[in-house]
Amino acid sequence: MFALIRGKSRRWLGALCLAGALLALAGCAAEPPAVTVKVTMRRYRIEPEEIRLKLGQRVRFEVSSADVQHGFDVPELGIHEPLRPGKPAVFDFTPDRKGVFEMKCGILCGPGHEQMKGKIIVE
Ligand SMILES: [Cu+2]
Repeated sequence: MFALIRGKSRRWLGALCLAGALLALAGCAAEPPAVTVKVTMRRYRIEPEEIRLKLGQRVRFEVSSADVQHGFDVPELGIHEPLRPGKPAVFDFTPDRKGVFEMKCGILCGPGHEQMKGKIIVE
């Protein structure tokens, strides 16, 4: 059947198939991840202090501040998300390597700022 369609129309059909495939892919990517990780930052802690993730599993982070401006930083994983009270940072993340990675506050928020630390364990 495909052989009957020649030249230009065949190319168009090819382009249409390709566009369809790309749309299907985009549709999959837009689906929210199955796992949501909720994190609360407050003076002077990160809750929870320890987060366990699975290698290759996309998760959605919802990081909020309970008081002042903080920054959710995991430098080794390239995460730098500023947050304000009432304005959480929501982003998807897929861990691509195993290990223990330090998370900390990235915005000076007071005298206990340096104590705001935790770890993300990817296994
Ligand atoms: Cu801070």
